[in-house]
Order: sequence, then C-alpha cells, then structure tokens
Amino acid sequence: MKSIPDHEVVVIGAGFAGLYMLHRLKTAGIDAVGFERGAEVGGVWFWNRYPGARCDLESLQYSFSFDDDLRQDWTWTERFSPQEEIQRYLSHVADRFDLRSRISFSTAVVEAKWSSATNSWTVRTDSGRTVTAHHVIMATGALSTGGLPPIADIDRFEGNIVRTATWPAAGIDLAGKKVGVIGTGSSGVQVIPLVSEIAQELVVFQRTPAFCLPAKNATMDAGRQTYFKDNHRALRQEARKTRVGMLYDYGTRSALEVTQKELEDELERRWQIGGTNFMYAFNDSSIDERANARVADFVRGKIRDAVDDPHIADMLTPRNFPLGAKRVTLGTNYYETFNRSNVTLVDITADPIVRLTARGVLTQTQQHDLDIIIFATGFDALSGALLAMEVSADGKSLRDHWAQGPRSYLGLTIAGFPNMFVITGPGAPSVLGNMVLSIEQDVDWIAECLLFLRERGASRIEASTEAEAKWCDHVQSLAKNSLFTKADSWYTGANIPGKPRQVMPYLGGIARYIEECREVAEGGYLGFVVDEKYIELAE
Ligand code: NA7
Repeated sequence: MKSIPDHEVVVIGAGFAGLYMLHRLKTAGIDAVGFERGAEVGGVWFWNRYPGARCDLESLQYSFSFDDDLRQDWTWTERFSPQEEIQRYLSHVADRFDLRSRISFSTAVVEAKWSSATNSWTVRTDSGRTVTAHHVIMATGALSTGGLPPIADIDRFEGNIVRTATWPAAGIDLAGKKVGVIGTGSSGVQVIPLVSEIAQELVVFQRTPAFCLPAKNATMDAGRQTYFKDNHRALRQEARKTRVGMLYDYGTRSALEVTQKELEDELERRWQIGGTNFMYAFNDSSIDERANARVADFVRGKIRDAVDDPHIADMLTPRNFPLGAKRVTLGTNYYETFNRSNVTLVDITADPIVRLTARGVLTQTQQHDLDIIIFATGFDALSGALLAMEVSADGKSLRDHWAQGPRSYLGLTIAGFPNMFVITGPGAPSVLGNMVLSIEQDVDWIAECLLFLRERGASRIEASTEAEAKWCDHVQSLAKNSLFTKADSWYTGANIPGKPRQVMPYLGGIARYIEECREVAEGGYLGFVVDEKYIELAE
C-alpha cells in the first residue's frame, strides 16, 4: 500500500553539498529536510579544525557561484582560506538562505531503507527517530569518515590522542609538550610546521613521504578579488570547461619536448607563485610517466635544497610513485620544519610502529616518549560515508552491491537504489577537481531531475543495471593505464585495510563529465528507468 511520506526529500549532510542542495530544493518548491552529524553546518570544514587547516584551492574559486549577491557580498581575506573562515562562510550561507530551520543538527543517519511497497525511503537516525521521504540525497562527503588506524594497543597510551579530522573545538594545549604526529598527507603537512613552533618536541612518524608544493598563502590580492567579483559568472563558466574545474595557467607544451633549462625555468616560475597551478605546467605530466618524472625530479631537488641534513632530505623524498598519483599536498615551510632542533623524523616504513605503550610509540628499534599523539591518518574516502550507514533497497544492501568496490551511474545514482542520489559520489570526478564547482553541477542536475519527475507526474527513477555497468566500464577504462594505478592512495582505497582496490574517481575530467551528465538529462534521463519505463541509452 502506498502511503504519503513525511517529506519529498531527505538530505543527509550539511556541508557545501547539503547546504546548496537544501537551498536549491527550497527555491524549486520541493519540500526537504536535512540531517547533520555535526553540531553546526560545514561538514569536513566543521570537523577538521586542526592548527593550519586550510583550503588548498584558491578560495575565490573554491566557493559558491549560484548567487550573485552572495558572490558580491562575501569577501575572502586570504588566498587559501583557513578552516575558520570557510566555516564562517558556510554558516553565513546557512543564515542568509534561511536553511538552519530545515536541518536537524547533532543527528547522524544510521540507516536508510527503500521500500518499493510504499515507494519511499525510511531514514533512521542515531536518536532512534525515523522519517520517510520519496527521495534520499547523500551529501555525505568524500572525506568525512574514518577512525584511528589499526595500530596495536592504542588504548594503552596514557597521554592524549587526537585526530586532525575531529580536532576538539576547545583546542589542545601543545605548549611545552612532547608531541607525535602520525601521517604526512595533506593534513599532516599542514599541522606539522605549526606544532613544531609550539611543542617542546615533535616526532613525525612518516610512512610515505609526500610531495609538498609551497602554498605561498598570502593576504587576498584586492585587485584579483574585484576581478573575480566583476566577472564571476563568466569565470565559473570558463572553469566548467576545464579538466579540474579550476582556472589555472594550463601549459600547452609537453614536458618531454623542452630543454632542461626551459623545464626548470617554467617550474621555478610556478614554484614561486605557489599553489597547485604548478601541476599544470606541462600538458602531459599527469598522463605520461616520463613527463611526470621530469617534473617530480624538480620537486625532489627542492626538497634537497630546503633540508639541511642530506639524510633527512633523503627520507623526505618521495620515490616509487608518480607526482600527483597520491594527492599532492600544499604546505608552508613544511620541509624547512625538519631543520628545527626540536623535530625528529622517524621513517616507519624502515622502522615500523610495533604498538603504542603507556608512554608513547614503540617502533621496532626505539621507544618514543610522548604526551600527545596526533593522528593525521586520513579517511575512508569516497565510499566510506555511504557504507558507514546501513543503506538498503527492498532488502538488498549497498554493502553487498559494493562488495567488490563502489558502482554507480554517473557517480550520482546506483542501480537497484531508486530515488537515491549521491552528490560527488564514487564514479564522479569529485576529489580530482574543484569540489564546490562539482557540487554545484551535481546539485543542479539532481534538482532538474526531480523537477522533471514532478512535471511528468512520475514518482520513481532508478539507474538501470545496464547503464551502471557501462558507466563503471567507462570509469575503469579511463583509470586502467593511468598514473593513479601506480600508487597506494586513498583514491584507490589502498589506505584502508581490506578495502577493494580500484581507482574510484572518474578521470575523464570535469568538462567531459558535465557534458555526459547533460546528455543524459537532455535525452530524457537516458539509462534510467522512470516509473516502469526504461529510457534507452544512447549508443
Ligand atoms: P591522507 O592524505 O590519507 O594522509 C594520511 C597519512 O597518514 C598518510 O601519510 C598515510 O601514509 C598515513 N597513514 C595512514 N595510515 C597509517 C598507519 N596505519 N600508520 C602510519 N601512517 C599511516 O589524509 P589527510 O587527512 O592528510 O588528507 C586527506 C584529504 O583531506 C586531503 O587530500 C585533502 O583533500 C583534504 P601512506 O601515504 O598511506 O603510507
């Protein structure tokens, strides 16, 4: 028997994605409520408030474009905004568009169950509350789920343990303390220099050295901000036509065609400007291993220059994987930090951590006494947040459907899970580009889809098994010979023991992805079953 659900839509998560989704639905006159695990809006920016947390994309581009007045009124103060400013921005967005009243905060969704008998989702929260809705939209984030890594005897440690990803709001007093940091990815690279300035001693436990580019963060250039405000629509349109959704200075030459001097001059120029624009100096370094190696060698030279002790420089130098195959990090004085007399680097690949003890970290060769251990060990990326909930449809669980790795159609929908959408899910470009631009694209696509259903009087849409299979093949064929397969990274699930290995994001680039999504929608939702009717895929 079909009953009337409580709401048309439930949106799970209130970060960039959930907030814009709720706003878009509101303006479309679609009734929606939101659930958010955090006590405030912000998602990843609410939780990751460790010292040094900041965006590694330029804030003028890593921000919403959907509202002209918001764009004009909001002023960013730094080139790469700190967490606190992004959090304030999202809080402003929630207030400005009156979104808070629709969101239940401090409420985690633990289960979402679709029933074809009632044609609705039942969403259960950790407080035991349930609501029903026609549609569920997962705005649960790509880097939002994770815990402590499986290191033995973590609970034996008598000092303080803290994760960068759940840093306490009240902060932590590091002054005069012996502090250990485990992990040297983006978060570790940001937190380590700041901890070294406060702590009495800092011991960095490094499993894999990171490629770290200089952020060269600075106070916002007023002229550039004005330029972005004056031209924001055109600039965002232009960004949508790029591979990563960012306006970079995309080099058009091959790194293999230039002389060593030309290569170094161009890379040096970009190194001095700072930021990830460095990665786009040549048109083939992200696809050709030899081209990549030339650029990577330049960065290795920079590490040698920055670090006084050649042995430590050597330990900090990434080898064995291409530049960018693990996410490049942006830092401020990261390598220089290892010149400080209160900083020790421990290579835990050579000298693995055996376990924690009451007093600190025991590696195979040494006990390191510590007061505080900071875990900057990352996330169960892309699929983790969805699998952390019990998601099922007519008794079939998402965990089973994804047992061999995440499957989706367009990264937006999943076969067998009707009326469910994922914003920037696995199979979409997501983390490989400007997330805010991708979020706006996905949210707009989902909202248009819901309006299409409403216009048709249709109540159910579902990706077909055939369309999902074709999309997964497409995603994997793009990934197959890519440089991403040549590293153990969270892009491939390699950071989580037991997680199936596959390159999860779509590598065709944002411009092409937007086109693919547009064609599907304009064709009347090709590859979907709308109510009982299958819309043939285009050849
Ligand atoms: P990342 O980039 O996944 O980095 C995690 C780091 O922690 C990385 O150096 C890992 O080494 C290390 N790690 C993970 N597990 C362990 C264990 N068990 N023992 C020792 N070291 C470990 O996470 P971040 O939070 O830094 O950044 C994630 C994204 O958030 C970032 O890209 C931005 O987009 C924002 P590994 O390399 O796996 O050997």
